[in-house]
Amino acid sequence: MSDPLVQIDGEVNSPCEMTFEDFQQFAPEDQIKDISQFHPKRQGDGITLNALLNAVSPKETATYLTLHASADDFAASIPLEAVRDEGIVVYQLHGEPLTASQGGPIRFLIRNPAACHTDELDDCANVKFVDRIEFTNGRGRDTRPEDDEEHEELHRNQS
Ligand SMILES: Nc1nc2c(c(=O)[nH]1)N[C@H]1C(S)=C(S)[C@@H](COP(=O)(O)O)O[C@H]1N2
Ligand SMILES: [Mo]
Repeated sequence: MSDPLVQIDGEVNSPCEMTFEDFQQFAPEDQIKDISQFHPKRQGDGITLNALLNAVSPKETATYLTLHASADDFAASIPLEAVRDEGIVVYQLHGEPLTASQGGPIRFLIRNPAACHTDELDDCANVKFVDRIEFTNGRGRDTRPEDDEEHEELHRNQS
Protein backbone atom coordinates (compact mmCIF):
# COMPACT_ATOMS: atom_id res chain seq x y z
CA MET A 1 0.00 0.00 0.00
CA SER A 2 1.48 3.39 -0.90
CA ASP A 3 1.49 6.46 1.34
CA PRO A 4 -1.70 8.53 1.47
CA LEU A 5 -1.87 11.41 -1.01
CA VAL A 6 -4.51 13.35 0.81
CA GLN A 7 -6.28 13.57 4.13
CA ILE A 8 -10.02 14.21 4.12
CA ASP A 9 -11.57 15.47 7.33
CA GLY A 10 -13.80 18.02 9.03
CA GLU A 11 -17.58 17.86 8.78
CA VAL A 12 -17.78 14.39 7.22
CA ASN A 13 -19.17 11.08 8.43
CA SER A 14 -16.23 9.07 7.07
CA PRO A 15 -12.96 10.99 7.42
CA CYS A 16 -10.12 9.13 5.73
CA GLU A 17 -6.77 9.22 4.01
CA MET A 18 -6.70 8.31 0.33
CA THR A 19 -3.85 6.65 -1.52
CA PHE A 20 -3.12 6.64 -5.24
CA GLU A 21 -4.71 3.18 -5.48
CA ASP A 22 -7.86 4.42 -3.75
CA PHE A 23 -8.27 7.04 -6.48
CA GLN A 24 -7.61 4.52 -9.24
CA GLN A 25 -10.25 2.22 -7.78
CA PHE A 26 -13.11 4.67 -8.19
CA ALA A 27 -15.65 3.40 -10.75
CA PRO A 28 -15.09 4.18 -14.44
CA GLU A 29 -18.05 6.58 -14.46
CA ASP A 30 -16.39 8.60 -11.67
CA GLN A 31 -13.14 8.97 -13.61
CA ILE A 32 -12.45 12.04 -15.74
CA LYS A 33 -9.92 11.25 -18.41
CA ASP A 34 -7.74 14.02 -19.77
CA ILE A 35 -8.56 17.29 -18.06
CA SER A 36 -7.08 19.23 -20.96
CA GLN A 37 -10.64 19.04 -22.38
CA PHE A 38 -11.51 21.67 -19.71
CA HIS A 39 -8.18 23.43 -19.34
CA PRO A 40 -6.02 23.25 -22.48
CA LYS A 41 -2.83 23.98 -20.55
CA ARG A 42 -3.36 21.39 -17.82
CA GLN A 43 -2.92 17.66 -18.01
CA GLY A 44 -3.88 14.50 -16.18
CA ASP A 45 -6.86 12.47 -15.02
CA GLY A 46 -9.07 12.80 -11.96
CA ILE A 47 -12.28 11.78 -10.28
CA THR A 48 -15.37 13.91 -9.93
CA LEU A 49 -15.83 15.79 -6.69
CA ASN A 50 -19.27 14.15 -6.47
CA ALA A 51 -17.65 10.71 -6.33
CA LEU A 52 -15.41 11.86 -3.49
CA LEU A 53 -18.43 13.30 -1.66
CA ASN A 54 -20.21 9.95 -1.95
CA ALA A 55 -17.18 8.22 -0.47
CA VAL A 56 -16.77 10.47 2.58
CA SER A 57 -20.40 11.52 3.15
CA PRO A 58 -20.34 15.17 4.23
CA LYS A 59 -22.55 16.08 7.18
CA GLU A 60 -25.43 18.54 6.79
CA THR A 61 -23.25 21.09 8.55
CA ALA A 62 -20.59 20.99 5.78
CA THR A 63 -21.12 24.15 3.74
CA TYR A 64 -17.60 24.89 2.49
CA LEU A 65 -14.86 22.83 0.91
CA THR A 66 -11.47 23.99 2.13
CA LEU A 67 -8.45 22.90 0.09
CA HIS A 68 -5.11 23.02 1.87
CA ALA A 69 -1.63 22.89 0.31
CA SER A 70 0.97 22.58 3.02
CA ALA A 71 3.83 22.69 0.46
CA ASP A 72 3.43 26.45 0.05
CA ASP A 73 0.90 27.13 2.81
CA PHE A 74 -1.87 28.06 0.36
CA ALA A 75 -5.59 27.46 0.97
CA ALA A 76 -8.89 28.22 -0.71
CA SER A 77 -12.36 27.75 0.75
CA ILE A 78 -15.30 27.52 -1.61
CA PRO A 79 -19.04 27.04 -1.13
CA LEU A 80 -19.77 23.33 -1.40
CA GLU A 81 -23.10 23.63 -3.20
CA ALA A 82 -21.62 25.82 -5.94
CA VAL A 83 -18.64 23.56 -6.60
CA ARG A 84 -20.30 20.16 -6.08
CA ASP A 85 -20.89 19.42 -9.77
CA GLU A 86 -17.93 21.44 -11.04
CA GLY A 87 -15.00 20.02 -9.10
CA ILE A 88 -12.44 17.48 -10.33
CA VAL A 89 -9.80 15.94 -8.09
CA VAL A 90 -6.78 15.35 -10.33
CA TYR A 91 -4.49 12.54 -9.14
CA GLN A 92 -2.53 11.09 -12.07
CA LEU A 93 -0.72 11.76 -15.32
CA HIS A 94 0.04 8.89 -17.71
CA GLY A 95 -0.91 6.40 -14.98
CA GLU A 96 1.56 7.81 -12.40
CA PRO A 97 0.97 10.02 -9.35
CA LEU A 98 1.41 13.75 -9.99
CA THR A 99 4.84 15.13 -9.12
CA ALA A 100 5.17 18.43 -7.28
CA SER A 101 5.94 20.25 -10.52
CA GLN A 102 2.68 18.88 -11.92
CA GLY A 103 0.80 20.21 -8.88
CA GLY A 104 0.81 16.93 -6.91
CA PRO A 105 0.03 15.16 -4.70
CA ILE A 106 -3.48 16.29 -5.73
CA ARG A 107 -4.56 19.14 -7.90
CA PHE A 108 -8.06 20.55 -7.61
CA LEU A 109 -9.78 21.75 -10.75
CA ILE A 110 -13.02 23.60 -11.38
CA ARG A 111 -14.46 22.72 -14.79
CA ASN A 112 -15.41 26.23 -15.79
CA PRO A 113 -13.69 28.64 -13.44
CA ALA A 114 -14.22 32.36 -13.60
CA ALA A 115 -11.16 34.28 -14.68
CA CYS A 116 -8.42 34.57 -12.13
CA HIS A 117 -9.41 36.77 -9.18
CA THR A 118 -13.02 37.50 -10.14
CA ASP A 119 -15.23 35.15 -8.12
CA GLU A 120 -15.36 32.56 -5.35
CA LEU A 121 -15.06 29.88 -8.04
CA ASP A 122 -12.19 31.43 -9.91
CA ASP A 123 -8.99 30.03 -11.35
CA CYS A 124 -7.21 30.94 -8.11
CA ALA A 125 -9.28 28.23 -6.35
CA ASN A 126 -7.68 25.59 -8.58
CA VAL A 127 -5.36 24.68 -5.73
CA LYS A 128 -2.12 22.82 -6.50
CA PHE A 129 -0.19 20.60 -4.04
CA VAL A 130 -3.40 19.72 -2.15
CA ASP A 131 -2.69 17.38 0.76
CA ARG A 132 -5.78 18.02 2.85
CA ILE A 133 -9.43 18.46 1.94
CA GLU A 134 -11.40 19.80 4.86
CA PHE A 135 -15.17 20.20 5.02
CA THR A 136 -16.10 23.20 7.09
CA ASN A 137 -19.18 24.88 8.47
CA GLY A 138 -18.85 28.31 6.92
CA ARG A 139 -15.74 29.59 5.19
CA GLY A 140 -12.50 28.02 6.30
CA ARG A 141 -8.92 29.09 5.69
CA ASP A 142 -8.48 31.02 2.46
CA THR A 143 -5.17 32.61 1.51
CA ARG A 144 -6.19 33.70 -1.98
CA PRO A 145 -5.03 37.24 -2.63
CA GLU A 146 -7.60 39.87 -1.82
CA ASP A 147 -6.51 42.74 -3.98
CA ASP A 148 -4.87 43.18 -7.35
CA GLU A 149 -1.52 44.09 -5.93
CA GLU A 150 -1.28 41.00 -3.70
CA HIS A 151 -2.49 38.95 -6.58
CA GLU A 152 0.09 40.22 -9.01
CA GLU A 153 2.78 39.56 -6.48
CA LEU A 154 1.68 35.95 -6.06
CA HIS A 155 1.74 35.39 -9.81
CA ARG A 156 5.17 37.02 -10.09
CA ASN A 157 6.49 34.60 -7.49
CA GLN A 158 4.97 31.66 -9.32
CA SER A 159 6.51 32.21 -12.70
N1 LIG B 1 -0.80 25.64 -3.82
C1 LIG B 1 -1.12 26.68 -4.61
N2 LIG B 1 -2.12 26.56 -5.50
C2 LIG B 1 -2.45 27.61 -6.30
C3 LIG B 1 -1.75 28.84 -6.19
C4 LIG B 1 -0.68 28.94 -5.24
O1 LIG B 1 -0.01 29.98 -5.09
N3 LIG B 1 -0.39 27.83 -4.48
N4 LIG B 1 -2.14 29.92 -6.98
C5 LIG B 1 -3.52 29.91 -7.47
C6 LIG B 1 -3.77 30.96 -8.44
S1 LIG B 1 -3.86 32.55 -7.81
C7 LIG B 1 -4.01 30.70 -9.77
S2 LIG B 1 -4.60 31.90 -10.81
C8 LIG B 1 -3.79 29.31 -10.31
C9 LIG B 1 -2.73 29.39 -11.39
O2 LIG B 1 -2.56 28.13 -11.95
P1 LIG B 1 -1.34 27.84 -12.95
O3 LIG B 1 -0.07 27.95 -12.12
O4 LIG B 1 -1.57 26.47 -13.47
O5 LIG B 1 -1.40 28.89 -14.00
O6 LIG B 1 -3.34 28.39 -9.32
C10 LIG B 1 -3.93 28.55 -8.06
N5 LIG B 1 -3.46 27.47 -7.20
MO1 LIG C 1 -5.04 33.70 -9.41
